[in-house]
Amino acid sequence: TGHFRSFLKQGLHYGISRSLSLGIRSPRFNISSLAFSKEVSNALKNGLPLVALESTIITHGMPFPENQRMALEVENAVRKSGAVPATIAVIDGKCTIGLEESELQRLAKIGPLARKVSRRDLGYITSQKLNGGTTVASTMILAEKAGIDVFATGGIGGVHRGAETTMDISADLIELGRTRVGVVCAGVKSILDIGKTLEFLETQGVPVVTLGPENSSFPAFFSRESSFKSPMCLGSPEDVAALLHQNIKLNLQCGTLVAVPTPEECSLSYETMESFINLSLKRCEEQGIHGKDITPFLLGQLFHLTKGKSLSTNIDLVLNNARNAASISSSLVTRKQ
Ligand code: PSU
Ligand code: MN
Repeated sequence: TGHFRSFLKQGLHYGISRSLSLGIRSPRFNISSLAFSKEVSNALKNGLPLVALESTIITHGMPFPENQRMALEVENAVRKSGAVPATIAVIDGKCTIGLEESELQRLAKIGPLARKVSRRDLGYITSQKLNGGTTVASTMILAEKAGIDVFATGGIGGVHRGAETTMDISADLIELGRTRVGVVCAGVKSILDIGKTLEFLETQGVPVVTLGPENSSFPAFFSRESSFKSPMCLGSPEDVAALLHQNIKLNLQCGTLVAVPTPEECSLSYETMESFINLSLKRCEEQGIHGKDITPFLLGQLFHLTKGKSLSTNIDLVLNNARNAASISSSLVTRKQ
């Protein structure tokens, strides 16, 4: 029956892909290379607000079973806040927009046995029919192709400390410079160089806006504040939607980074995290970890050093981002009508 079900599903995907390529969405994209869940294709057809969600956070960002629980809770938080969740991943080589619960559970279970898929990996993973968790960069690419304007995650990749010698700069930043999706996050983890990350985003022409009062600092993921001033501040999800709408109308062809400070009650002290991060970075160097393995390694170290607190904060802030992204997406849909 497994085969029969997957046969049925492929048929369904084919049907949906066909109907989407028959003119509902922009003809620029080869929509037939995407597979949609029923919930997402229905939302796209009816113009409902959608929120894209990434999946590297599931496969490489958190351990099982917390990753599975988080992913399902985040989807429900989006629904409760009035939008439709579209978790994006590569399943058996298919770029999938909206996972069925069984697919999500499978991805959470295999965890890091799935590939970490950024822009450069998409062709390889799909041609080899592998499973992959999509990073912010590749989730943005697939969300844009699907016609989804708003995307929620925890933290984005950035410029690593010491990048002046290692050149380790996340492809997420380049993607923000060229793909038209609003990415809602809790700022940038201070495992990265926040200052250089903001400079790089400026060079890429990416608007960076913090949801908060004038003169807010750019948040540092676990902590609500950093020593860097946010380039822009907006007081409400509606104002953010107005900004996204304007960026669409100006046809700038770049993304927007929306930072939402972690809720007060679950944020961790900047100084404590700073010392844990320095310790983790030292271990990273000692163990010769490099490239795409650095971020998952550091996240694992912080989990141990904070006795799991980093994980619960991480889950809480993703939920908070998802709810805000749903409000932004709803408001944007109203504006576009
Ligand atoms: N930062 C986090 N948690 C994460 C990631 C980043 O706090 O799970 C993941 C995201 O999927 C992000 C990716 O897109 O790591 C960036 O990886 P890299 O630095 O290798 O580009
Ligand atoms: Mn990197």
